[in-house]
Amino acid sequence: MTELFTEQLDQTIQIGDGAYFLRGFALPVANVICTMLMQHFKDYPPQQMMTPMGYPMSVKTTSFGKFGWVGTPRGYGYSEVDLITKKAWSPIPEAFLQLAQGVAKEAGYSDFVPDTCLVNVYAIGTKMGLHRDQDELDFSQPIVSVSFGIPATFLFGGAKRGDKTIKIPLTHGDVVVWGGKSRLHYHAIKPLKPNDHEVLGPCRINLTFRKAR
Ligand SMILES: O=C(O)CCC(=O)C(=O)O
Repeated sequence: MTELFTEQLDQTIQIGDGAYFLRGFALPVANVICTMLMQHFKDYPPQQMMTPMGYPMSVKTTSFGKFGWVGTPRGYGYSEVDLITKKAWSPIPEAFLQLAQGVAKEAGYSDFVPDTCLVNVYAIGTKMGLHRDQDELDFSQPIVSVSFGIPATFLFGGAKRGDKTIKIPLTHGDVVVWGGKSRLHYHAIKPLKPNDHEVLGPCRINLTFRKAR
């Protein structure tokens, strides 16, 4: 495993073929987005989705957009309604869309039109195991992944589960985008270490913008 260190803001670092790390890119809009997220959590409470093996996932999730990612014992996929409230998801807010499309453009994906924004909420000790994002229909569109709150370690690997991973420390406002030849690459989040963020407290929030359908 290789570790990627960078202290400098406004950097775009290539981490794979079609994959980039943009340190601090979301910082200018972080407060606006975090405030909107708090309201969204009241209307669409984050919930622990289920794995196909019938176990609850470590993180809690909710969504914005025409589709929301869901995990049930019948499998993973996208739903037009929140499984708990039975309501259609609220649209991706304009500020979120502008951020996702700005990031995508910076990484060379100028026609990115996400129709879903998955929101992952991590408490201390929670994680996301090695997986790839493969529930979407159109793999020509990238994944844009934005981090807020306490730090986490992102592992970015290759096309095969056993491929070597690089280790990327993610902090508030950092963004990772992967598409092209890296679109189906494996990735993970290591268990979160105890910490406290001045705005979000002992919590990390990840936004994952995708074109689902
Ligand atoms: O939390 C993260 O940074 C990654 C999230 C992720 O891998 C996913 O939602 O598929």
